[in-house]
Amino acid sequence: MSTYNFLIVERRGPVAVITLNRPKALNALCNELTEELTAALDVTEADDSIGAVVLTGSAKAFAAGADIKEMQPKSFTDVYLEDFITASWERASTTRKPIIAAVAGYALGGGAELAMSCDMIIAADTAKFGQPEITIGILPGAGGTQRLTRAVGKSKAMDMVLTGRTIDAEEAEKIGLVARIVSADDLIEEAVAIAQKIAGFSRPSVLMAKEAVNSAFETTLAEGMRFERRLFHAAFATDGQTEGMAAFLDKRKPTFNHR
Ligand code: CO8
Repeated sequence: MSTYNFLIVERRGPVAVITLNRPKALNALCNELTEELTAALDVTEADDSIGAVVLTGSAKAFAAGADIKEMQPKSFTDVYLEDFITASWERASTTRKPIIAAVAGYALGGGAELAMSCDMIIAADTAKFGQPEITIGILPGAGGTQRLTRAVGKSKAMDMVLTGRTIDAEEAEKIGLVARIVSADDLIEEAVAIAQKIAGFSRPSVLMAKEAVNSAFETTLAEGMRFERRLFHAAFATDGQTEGMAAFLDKRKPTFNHR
């Protein structure tokens, strides 16, 4: 795989592990890092041998937010005209393949928003989540008022966004922000194991299932139910359905060809 200045990309079977690697700045998401992340996700999306992605950081920080040094001199006209970092920050949320955020240490501001733009968050017991933008005179700008509110509800979102309070892994799991907590030592292994499990299922059904869950955030219940049913019907046109059901009845493990 290509080499990057601020990322390490490794393969673990059908899983790509992308590690944010800007340790001196606690993985602050500078322009170059986010551009590299977009490029790396373009590569994983295009590679048929990859079935799922794990996005992680260091033991101390998943990412401590957008790069405050880069942002500080910018004016309204600057950020408006360049549509500041929106496009590159949205790439994780537009991937069709499943992407798991494996979070240890700080996931703050844009770092929390990046984690939330993944399909699920697996947290180390050391993880800390927060939207501290209010403390530096701004507000969340990449989903912190929207994805967080959908994930945890109005009261908790207001608490975090208006006070800038950081929450620990236990509270994050209790309010539904993270899917599971694991010990920090096992974080990558656990996240990769989950990603490998997902990558082993029939790919069309995985992509359809992800698309169906995501539609729950975009549409009415009736429309979402209709969309789910259409995809459910479509799954019967896949090799995965033929093989998966035959294998169950034959009492053997399925061998999916991902078609
Ligand atoms: N940006 C730039 N540099 C950072 C950042 C950051 N967000 N976070 C940490 N660093 C740097 C520090 O400046 C320091 O560098 P140096 O050694 O050169 O002084 C180095 O990382 C280590 O940091 P600390 O010494 O502060 O480490 P501590 O362990 O004492 O503290 C903290 C760790 C608590 C995480 C602390 O660094 C901190 O509070 N960081 C800032 C957190 C923050 O406010 N994040 C939100 C930023 S705003 C944002 O993300 C908005 C996104 C909007 C997206 C909009 C899209 C359109």
